[in-house]
Amino acid sequence: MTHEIVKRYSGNPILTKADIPYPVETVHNAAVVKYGDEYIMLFRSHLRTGRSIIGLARSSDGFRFKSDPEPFLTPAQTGLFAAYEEFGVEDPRITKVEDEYLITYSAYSRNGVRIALAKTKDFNQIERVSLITQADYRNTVIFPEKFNGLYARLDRPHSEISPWSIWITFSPDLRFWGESQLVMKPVPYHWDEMKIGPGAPPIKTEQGWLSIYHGVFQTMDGSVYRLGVALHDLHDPAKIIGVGDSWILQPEDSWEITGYVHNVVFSCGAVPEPDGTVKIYWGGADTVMCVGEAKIAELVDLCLHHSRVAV
Ligand code: BMA
Repeated sequence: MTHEIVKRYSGNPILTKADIPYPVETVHNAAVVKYGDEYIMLFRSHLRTGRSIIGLARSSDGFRFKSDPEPFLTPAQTGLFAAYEEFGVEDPRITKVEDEYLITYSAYSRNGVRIALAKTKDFNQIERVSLITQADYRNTVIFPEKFNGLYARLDRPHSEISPWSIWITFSPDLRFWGESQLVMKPVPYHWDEMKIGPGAPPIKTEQGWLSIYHGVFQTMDGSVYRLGVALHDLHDPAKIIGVGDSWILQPEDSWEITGYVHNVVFSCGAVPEPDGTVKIYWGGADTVMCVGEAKIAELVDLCLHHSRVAV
C-alpha cells in the first residue's frame, strides 16, 4: 500500500445536512479556524432554491462539530451588497490578521460572481467591509501577514484566453486592491491541467508559505477535483519555490465520488497544529464535510523535492 500523505479521519463525513437544525440540502466547502479553545467552521449549504448560504459549526477537537441553530451569513437584503449577493453566498475562507478574522466569500448575482470581504472579532457580530473584486473572480484567500505594509491575497480570475490560474494581489487597506500578477498556471496533461484555484489560506512554514490549492482534470465522465500543494517565498509571496508534482488528495471515499457534484474534493480551510500536523478540511462531492491530517514537513518536502516542471 502506498503512503497516504493525507490520512482521512475514520469518522468522515464529519458534518452533513442531517446535522443542521434548519433546512439545507448540502454541507460543504467550509473554512475552519481556531478561535480561543474552539474550532469554528463556516460551511456552505445549498437551499432548495439552488442558492447557497453560510452556516457556523463549533468543535472542541476539530473533528466533531455542532451547528449553531441559525445560519451565520445569508445574502444581504439592503445596500450595495444586496445587489451582488442576490443569487447566494458561497465557499468562505477565514484568515486571522492581527486581532480580526477576515472572511472572503463568493457573492453571486445576475451580474456574475465576485468576492466579498467581511470581518468579525467574535463570530457573533459580522461586518461587511467591501466587494474586493469585480465580476469573474472566485477562490480568494488572504495571507495572515502583511508584506511591506500591504495585505496580500491569492485569487483566481476567469479568462477565455488562459487556463484559469492563481494570481496575487495587494492592498494597503483591504478596500483598494492592485499590483496583480499571475503566480501559477495549470500544467498541460497534468492532474490540474484544466484549471486551478487557491484552497486554504496560506500556512507559514520555515521554508515558505504553504498553499493547498485545487486542480481540475477534464475526463469523458466530467471533471475531477483534487488537491495539491505549492510553496511561496516567505518574503516575496509572488515567487513560487516549488509545486508538488502529484496531488495530495483525490476523490476516493463513496461520499467524495457520489453526491450533488460527483468526483469532488474541494478545500477552503486547513488548521496547522503545534505538533507539526495540519488538519485539512474538504467538501466531498459538494454534499458533505470531511477532514484529514497531514504532516506539514511532508507537504513542504513534496514542493521542494518532488516539484513539477512548469511549461
Ligand atoms: C467549482 C465551485 C465549487 C465547487 C466545484 C465543484 O466551480 O462551484 O464551489 O465545489 O466547482 O462543483
